[in-house]
Amino acid sequence: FETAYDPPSASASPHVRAARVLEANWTGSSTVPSRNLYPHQWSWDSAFIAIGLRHVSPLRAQTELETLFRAQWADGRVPHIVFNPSVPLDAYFPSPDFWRSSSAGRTAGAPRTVQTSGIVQPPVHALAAWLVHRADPALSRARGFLARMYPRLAAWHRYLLHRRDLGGAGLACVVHPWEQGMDNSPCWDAPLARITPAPARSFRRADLDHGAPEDRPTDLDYGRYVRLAADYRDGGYRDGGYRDGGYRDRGHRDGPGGRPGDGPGGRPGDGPGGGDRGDGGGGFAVEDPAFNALLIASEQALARIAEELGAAGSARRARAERLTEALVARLWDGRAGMFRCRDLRGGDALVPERSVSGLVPLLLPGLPRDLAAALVRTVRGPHFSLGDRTRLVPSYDLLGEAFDPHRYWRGPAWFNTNWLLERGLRAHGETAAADALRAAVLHLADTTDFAEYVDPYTGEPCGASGFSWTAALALDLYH
Ligand code: 9YW
Repeated sequence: FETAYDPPSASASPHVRAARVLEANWTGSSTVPSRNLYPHQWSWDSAFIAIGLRHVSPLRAQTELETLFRAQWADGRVPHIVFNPSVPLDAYFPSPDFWRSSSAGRTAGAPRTVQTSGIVQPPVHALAAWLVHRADPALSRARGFLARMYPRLAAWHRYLLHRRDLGGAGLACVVHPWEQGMDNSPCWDAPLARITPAPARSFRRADLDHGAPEDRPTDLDYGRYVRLAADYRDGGYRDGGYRDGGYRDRGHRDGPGGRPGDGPGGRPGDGPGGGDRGDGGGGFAVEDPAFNALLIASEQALARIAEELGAAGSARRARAERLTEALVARLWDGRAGMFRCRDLRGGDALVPERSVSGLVPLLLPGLPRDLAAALVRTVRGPHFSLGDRTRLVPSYDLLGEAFDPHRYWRGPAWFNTNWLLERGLRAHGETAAADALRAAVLHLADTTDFAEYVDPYTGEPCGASGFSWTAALALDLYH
C-alpha cells in the first residue's frame, strides 16, 4: 500500500497515462481516490472509478464495486468511506474511531469485520454496475456479477427511498453535506449556519497535511461537519423516514411554515444547532437535485439489470418516472432555469444559491423537453458560461457572492460533474456542446496530471494530482 504515485512519463499516450493513475491507486481490492489526501475507499468515487476502469480491466471494475458493497449495512446503506485497516488512524479525519461503526451502528446493521463511516454518498452505483457489465457481458455472467449485485443495489435504493424520504414527497434526503459529495458548496451555508460547531480543539484535520488551506473548507465548516456527524452517530445512525415508521408517526412534521431549527422530535432546549437529537431527525436535511437525479438514473439502470437477469423492469421504470415528477415538483425553479436544493429544516424553502448540482438532472433522458432546454440555456448563460468564459462547468455560480475559483466546491470545475453534464448534453441532442465539453475534459485532465479540480477560468490544477475519478472519467470519454 506504500507505493508512491509515479508521475506518468510524458511519452505515453493520454489513455495510458490515465490507466497508470488507476494502477497506482489500486490497493488490490479497490482504488483510493488519491494516495495522500484520501487513503481509503470512497463510495461515489468507486462508482466513477469503475466506470473508467471497465475499459482497462472489467474484472477490477467489478471487484471495485463488490468490495464497496461488502461493507454495506444490513439496513441497506452503503457507507461513504470503507476504511483500509492498514492505513494509520491519523492519516485521515474523521477516522474509524470517530465513526465507531461496529458499535454505534450496530442497530442499523453495520458490518462487524470492516470499519466504515455511517453516512452515505450519491447513488451512482447501479449505473456503474450496469456500465461495467456492458463492458464484458461474458465475464460478468460467468462471475454472476449482476446476480450478486442486484439484491444489494435494490436494498441500497430501498434504504434511500424509504428511510431517507424525510420530506414525504418521495425524494431522498441528505443529512450531512458530505453525503451529497460537494462538501462546502454555498448551498449548505444557510442550513449549516443553524448548527453549533464542535470546538476546534476537539478534532484534528488531517486534510491540511496534504491540501492547501485556501483550497479546502474552513475550520468553521469542519466544526459543523463534525457536530452533525457526531450527533448522527450518537443517535445510533437512525433515520426518520416517512415510510420507515419515522417521525411522522410520532406526530412531528416539519412542513411548510415550520420554523427553522424545529427538527422533528426536537425537545425543549434543542435550539437551532442540534444538541443531542437521538431520534434521527437531525439538524440538517436537504433534498438535493444531483443526489436525486443520480438515484433516478440508477433506478433506470436497475430496471435494465433486472431485465438482464430475466425479471421485470417495468415497476422500476415507473418509479423512476414518479421520482422525476417529484424532482420537478419539489426542486425546479423556472425563474432560475435550474434545480435548487430544498432545505427541510429551513422552513422547507428552496436554497437561493446556484450550484452545478442543479444542472446535473440534465443527465436524465426523461426530463421534460422544456426543462432540458432551459438547463442548456443556463449552462451557457452568465452564471456558468460554458463555451464562453469557462471551458468546464464550474461547481458554483460565477456571479454568486460566495464564488471562489480555487476553494473546492465553491467555484472550481470538477471532472465528475462535467462528465455527467457531457452525458446530459448528449442525451438531449446537444452534440456539438457535448463534443466541446468532452474535448475540454480530456485536454484538462491530461495537462493537469489528472487534477482533483481546476480553476474554471484558467484550468489551473488545484487539490491533489493523480486523482482517480479524473483519470477514470477521462478514460471513459476516450472510448
Ligand atoms: C474530504 C474523495 C472525496 C469525494 C468528495 C469530496 C472529498 C472528502 O473527497 O471529500 O475529506 O474532503 O468532496 O466528493 O468523494 O474523493
